[in-house]
Amino acid sequence: MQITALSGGVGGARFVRGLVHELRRRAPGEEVEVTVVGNTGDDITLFGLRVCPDLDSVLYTLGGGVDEEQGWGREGDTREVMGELGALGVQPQWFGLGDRDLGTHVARSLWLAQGATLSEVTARIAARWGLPGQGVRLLPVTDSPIETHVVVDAGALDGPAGRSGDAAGTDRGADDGVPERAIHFQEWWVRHGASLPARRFTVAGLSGAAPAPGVLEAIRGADVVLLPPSNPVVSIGIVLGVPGVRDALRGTRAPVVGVSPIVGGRPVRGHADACLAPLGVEVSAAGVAGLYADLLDGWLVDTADEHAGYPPRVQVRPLDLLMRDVEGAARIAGAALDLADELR
Ligand code: GDP
Ligand code: FO1
Ligand code: CA
Repeated sequence: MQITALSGGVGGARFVRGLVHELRRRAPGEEVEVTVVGNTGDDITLFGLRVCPDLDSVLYTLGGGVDEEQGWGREGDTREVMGELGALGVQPQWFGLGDRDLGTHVARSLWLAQGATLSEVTARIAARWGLPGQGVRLLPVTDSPIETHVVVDAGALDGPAGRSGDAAGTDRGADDGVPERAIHFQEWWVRHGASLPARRFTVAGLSGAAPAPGVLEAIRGADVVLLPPSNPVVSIGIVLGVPGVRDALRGTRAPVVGVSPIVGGRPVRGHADACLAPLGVEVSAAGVAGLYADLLDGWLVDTADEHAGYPPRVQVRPLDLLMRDVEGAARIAGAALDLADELR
């Protein structure tokens, strides 16, 4: 059975790890075939190195090398290089790269500079983490560099444009006359803790981005398509925004089953609420289902969210949606597979 999952970072990675666990439990010895289509809108170039946080969370989580507490970065990592860069006065210091993690970024940047595509580079890193041996193929949604930016009121940022040295773009008068400024998603999320009200999200490079080789085929040819409980705006929303991807999901004959990242009206972790606000979408399992209404067949919600106005065509199933450990994530992935079976 061919399973395709779209993924952001932590939520997607933990779900996919549970999915692989569940598939092995159900059919020991049978070959697992999971394709993960990963978000690259979070990607950022720092110190000349290309960092792909969501792809790396999937790689490290499946490979057993992730910092479990954070869900990103490497287990037991140190920050010697960052410390030295700080002593040299090199900015930014607000994005903490661990020493082991830096090895990944150095290798990725080297291979990209040698002409490899991001798909090829990701496959090499996936081999180091043993993903092929688990039956998992990780595809970046696109090989073209794309970057999510967040448009905020210019006045909310310190000092004039350019002074902080790392904000992207320049001040512009918005329609309402208030000067606005676009900053990189990571600057908004990590440096500002998503506390600056977002006016909107833009994705540099998106309109010209083509799906990476295999992405559309993996969606069209799947037996099941799963939407893990990833951020609906800056993870899944970006993947769906790559030209052709959303249409492939609408057109696939496979049932599309999603898992709500919102439990009891709040994100389980992170700032999905601050991402839904500029879209005017309610922070609820129903609000997120509405974003996927054109492509969703089944939707897993927490028992706390059982009674809400879900899109009429979507089959909703309530269960405990907290991934407390691998077994918990496997239980949820199993429920998604069962619902897909019902819908087929
Ligand atoms: P990120 O890129 O690291 O932010 O990770 P994702 O986009 O893949 O996932 C982030 C989303 O996962 C957040 O909106 C969380 O609410 C959701 N999430 C994290 N842990 C859980 C969990 O245990 N259960 C559910 N249902 N959602 C979760
Ligand atoms: N998140 C933080 O909150 N602070 C950090 O310093 C930080 C560093 C970092 C380094 C590598 C990496 O792959 C991820 C990192 N993240 C950090 C996580 C991350 O970028 C965000 O959680 C996601 O991109 C949001 O979706
Ligand atoms: Ca992310």
